Amino acid sequence: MAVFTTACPRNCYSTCGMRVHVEQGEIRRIEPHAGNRATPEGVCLKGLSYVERVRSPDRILTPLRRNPDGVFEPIEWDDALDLIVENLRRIRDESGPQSILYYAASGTKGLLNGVGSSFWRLFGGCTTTYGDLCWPAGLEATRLTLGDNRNSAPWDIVNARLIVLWGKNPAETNIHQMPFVQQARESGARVVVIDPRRTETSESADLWIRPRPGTDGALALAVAHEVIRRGGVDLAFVRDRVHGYDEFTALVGECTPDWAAAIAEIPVEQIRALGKLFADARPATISAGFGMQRYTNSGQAMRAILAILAITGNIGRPGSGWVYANLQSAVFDEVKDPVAFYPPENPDGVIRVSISTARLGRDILTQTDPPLRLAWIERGNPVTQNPETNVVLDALRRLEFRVVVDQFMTDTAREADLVLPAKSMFEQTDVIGAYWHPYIQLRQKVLDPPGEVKPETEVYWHLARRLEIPDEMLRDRIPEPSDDAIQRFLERRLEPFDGLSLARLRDGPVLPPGHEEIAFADGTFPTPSGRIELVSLEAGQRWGVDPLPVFEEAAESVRTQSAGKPYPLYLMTPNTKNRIHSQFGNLQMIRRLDPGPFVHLHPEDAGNRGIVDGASVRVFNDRGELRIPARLDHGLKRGCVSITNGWWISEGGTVNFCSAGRETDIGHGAAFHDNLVEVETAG
Ligand SMILES: Nc1nc2c(c(=O)[nH]1)N[C@H]1C(S)=C(S)[C@@H](COP(=O)(O)OP(=O)(O)OC[C@H]3O[C@@H](n4cnc5c(=O)[nH]c(N)nc54)[C@H](O)[C@@H]3O)O[C@H]1N2
Ligand SMILES: Nc1nc2c(c(=O)[nH]1)N[C@H]1C(S)=C(S)[C@@H](COP(=O)(O)OP(=O)(O)OC[C@H]3O[C@@H](n4cnc5c(=O)[nH]c(N)nc54)[C@H](O)[C@@H]3O)O[C@H]1N2
Ligand SMILES: [Mo]
Repeated sequence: MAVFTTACPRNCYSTCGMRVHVEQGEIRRIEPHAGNRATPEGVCLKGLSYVERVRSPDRILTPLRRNPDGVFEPIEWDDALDLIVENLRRIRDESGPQSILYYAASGTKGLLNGVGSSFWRLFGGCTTTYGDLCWPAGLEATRLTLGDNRNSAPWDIVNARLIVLWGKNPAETNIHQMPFVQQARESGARVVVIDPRRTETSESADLWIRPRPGTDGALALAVAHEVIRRGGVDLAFVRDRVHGYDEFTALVGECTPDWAAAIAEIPVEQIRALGKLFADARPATISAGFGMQRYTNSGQAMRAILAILAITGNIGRPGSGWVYANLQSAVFDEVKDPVAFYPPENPDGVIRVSISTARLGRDILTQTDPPLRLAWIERGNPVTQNPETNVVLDALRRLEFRVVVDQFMTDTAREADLVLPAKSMFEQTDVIGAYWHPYIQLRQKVLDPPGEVKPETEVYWHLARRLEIPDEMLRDRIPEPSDDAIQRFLERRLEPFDGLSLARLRDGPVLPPGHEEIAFADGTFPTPSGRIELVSLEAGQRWGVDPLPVFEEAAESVRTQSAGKPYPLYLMTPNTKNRIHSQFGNLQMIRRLDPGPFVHLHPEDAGNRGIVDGASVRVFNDRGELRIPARLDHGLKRGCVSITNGWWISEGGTVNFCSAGRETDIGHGAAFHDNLVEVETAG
């Protein structure tokens, strides 16, 4: 039995280090890797289900072409590559390379993902996407405030006396954070959860606050008001490290607990209690989730939340700080997943057009110069995961040719003319970073790809040869299709960094060069003022928002909804324990536990509509609908309904039938949580 170091490359906080036992070409056992201090318990159920996933009978093992009757048939690689090249050449000649869309999302982490971008650059450019579905409002809010997305090591939270899990549900989405939180609590820390839903995380809170969705900004400003009123400000820290405190104080002077309680629809005592905790308990850590920053006002909300840490001096000290996205391992640009947050400004002299990820469907439909004709989609499932599914479907169907690279026949793959089989994490070596812990890890090849599966790098190499891109252009950009070439390619990427090599990574996870255990411990902040910015002129200039983190209602709110739009319920679409977005749900091991979608409703909201537990209901708005069973949930805030995201249309429908394609106030994120619906008994 051979044992290999590897790591889970899913888009997940934990990014577990693991050791896999392989015998006769099969994975026999998966166990924790002791070298990853953040994930000592090893993988979750999804991780264990890899044993099934790699050998799943549903895996795509050959290229598949849709025949005129709409049926997918296996074809030879040579024919598939010829077909792609014929379409690429024709469309490039007729209307330029920008009439081709390259869309890649978050299906797997890895340095080699960058090979796709290199290919399209060598091809002469293409249309790409900017922004991201996941986290940009918070990333940009953090960058504007602290100058950088750097957090203290995950294990430092044990030193906190106050932990606020703000819009985060780590018991499901970051399970390895929970033992550290529990350890802090056993040493006397208080734990606060801020979430409109009852979750596994809120069950363990000392204080659980349920704001109306999209009102965290108001709550944060009122907490700051209360901290100031109680004399809880760290004046020395503010004097030395904070820019804009006076203007901020003037702003929050009017943001009383009563004001915020009316907006967030929570008891005023809870705001006072949280203000008191921040005023009294030091050090304090806020671990902010990604879910709450997908509203049209949430960039500003994240800045307001950060301000609480700034005025209480809770940055740069053990047990204190901001846990959001710890990009210390992102020493290679390619590991930043995804690479492009901003529309590219003519990199490499190649003209690139870029469309918004949040408005993917609409932008595909409306782009005219040139119009889009072909899409290449890999590592993503935009039909279920991007906003406004009906528009995404319409947009994809209007294209002339679609290539989708995936392991499974997803709702997006079903829209393709040609589906290419994708490797699994065990079938090609790569180097990955993470966004919660700081480690750089090796995702090691331990199996040969099954059937006719080829890693993407190999597909790009073959395409490049067929397109007659000269060899010297490929060097260092597109590795040859051999394990040796991949290793040399990765080794060259690691070379510039002290202490990083494949040999070291084979032993276990490695801390990145220059790793800071306590982020910002030296008190310097790479912002324009060199301090933590509560007033950010850049926020105003770049994003057109108020330089102070003022609160405004989200675009889709029951309070500002125009007359004639009878959608009174907030549709929440969080993540869930046993899937990563649209992945894993197709495996027997997972399906047994989670066979299909439900919409959670508060019993009162259900009762008002004559809906009983288990009834089949229609969840709808102007954009679309789902028909699924109802489940009554006493822990949900009244006026909210909730369906976890990631279900396939074939399983009952994606939540994104109802969501809107809109960007967040800052950062080009997707504000699809601004989403009002109605629910009625299905006829
Ligand atoms: N309404 C709503 N929608 C949401 C969210 C929400 O909260 N609410 N969450 C959003 C968030 S946070 C995210 S990150 C996005 C995720 O959206 P996507 O990045 O589109 O995510 P996945 O569902 O993980 O789909 C990735 C696909 O990649 C495939 N894949 C896995 N490994 C490989 C590989 O090595 N090669 C190739 N070619 N394919 C591979 C998988 O089989 C899967 O089909 O969804 C977003 N969508
Ligand atoms: N098991 C599992 N783990 C995952 C993932 C997964 O799909 N499955 N996905 C990974 C990825 S890509 C991401 S982005 C992260 C996301 O993981 P988290 O950061 O935990 O984010 P979400 O689950 O989207 O939302 C967290 C909580 O925010 C609450 N929420 C929604 N709106 C509001 C609001 O307006 N205010 C407040 N205070 N709370 C609100 C939701 O009810 C939810 O319980 O998880 C990662 N880890
Ligand atoms: Mo995400």
